[in-house]
Amino acid sequence: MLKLSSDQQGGAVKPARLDPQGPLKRDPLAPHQMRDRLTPAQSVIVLCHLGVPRLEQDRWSLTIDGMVEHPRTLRFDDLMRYPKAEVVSVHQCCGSPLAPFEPTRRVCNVRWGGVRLADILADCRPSAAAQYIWSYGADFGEFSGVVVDAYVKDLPISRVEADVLIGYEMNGSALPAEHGFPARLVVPGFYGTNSVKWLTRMTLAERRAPGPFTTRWYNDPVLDGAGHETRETTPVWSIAPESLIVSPTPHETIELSAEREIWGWAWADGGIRSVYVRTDDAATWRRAELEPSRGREWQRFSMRWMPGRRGAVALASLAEAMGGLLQPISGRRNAIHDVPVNVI
Ligand SMILES: Nc1nc2c(c(=O)[nH]1)N[C@H]1C(S)=C(S)[C@@H](COP(=O)(O)O)O[C@H]1N2
Ligand SMILES: [Mo]
Repeated sequence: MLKLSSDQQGGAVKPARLDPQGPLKRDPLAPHQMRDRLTPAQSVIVLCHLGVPRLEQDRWSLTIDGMVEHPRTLRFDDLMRYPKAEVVSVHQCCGSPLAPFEPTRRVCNVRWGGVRLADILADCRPSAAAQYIWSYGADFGEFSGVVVDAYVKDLPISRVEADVLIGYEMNGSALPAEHGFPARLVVPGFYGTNSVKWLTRMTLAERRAPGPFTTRWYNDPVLDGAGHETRETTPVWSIAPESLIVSPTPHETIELSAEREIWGWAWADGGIRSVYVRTDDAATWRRAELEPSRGREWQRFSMRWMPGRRGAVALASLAEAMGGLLQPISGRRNAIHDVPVNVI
């Protein structure tokens, strides 16, 4: 598919070649396969809605415009003149925007290298009234019956200072094509959908971006006290508290009266303060050991378990975010998951 975007038609910028054209996904690791603290590149989740633009590093550029005193167009070499920053961060796809409450556990933990967006923006002198940054990818095409010129997301400008990057490395190597080569946005603590790949343009604005990926999709219905959907929606930005059990493996056979470690990962935007583990059907949650929150990384939890009776047991873990928000039991994308094991 070849299509000119409206602001490219008159200009010198050629549309990207997409290969493949159309969506590309990689099946995520199952929780029991997530043994590594840092997910190896070949196991990192992949989610491309429209295809994979094939860009050349020395022809790539990023334009920053909108509510800035000094609009700029940076080449890759210009990026490299800024100090390099690294962030290890949980990277999680929130799942299909058409099924916002479905748990996916499309998650990994990645080391990103790049330039702090705050450093670049400082040189553009943003207007004090700018509230959002609209980020454009080089990909275009059709998603769920809607044709777009580009994948566009937005981000509150107040978030930038913390650790938002223009990333050009993943786990110490140049970004693979499917992960956004040569440069992408990385918004640590926000769901993956916000980290725009094949970044070509950033526009500062007073309001949210108008495209379908910011207005139609990726806005969760707000639930009322009884759990019913209201008319209000909230953008899919911050990662909600979540945890998963890596070991034991589903359907593992466990020996009675032999001590066993249950362990896994927990994460949330802002970090996790407690994880609870359930080892019986009586819904008793016991507090697990939890490593302290370090930056944006996922946190390891563990608990010693001495199975006291034979039979089927559904293990589960439940995370509590720093602010006290609990991982829900069911009905949300971050709901707890059961690991059925058999004690003999
Ligand atoms: N330009 C562009 N950026 C994108 C997407 C996309 O389709 N196009 N997909 C988003 C979604 S939904 C996710 S979960 C992450 C996945 O990043 P990854 O494929 O590098 O793991 O990229 C996000 N950035
Ligand atoms: Mo995603």
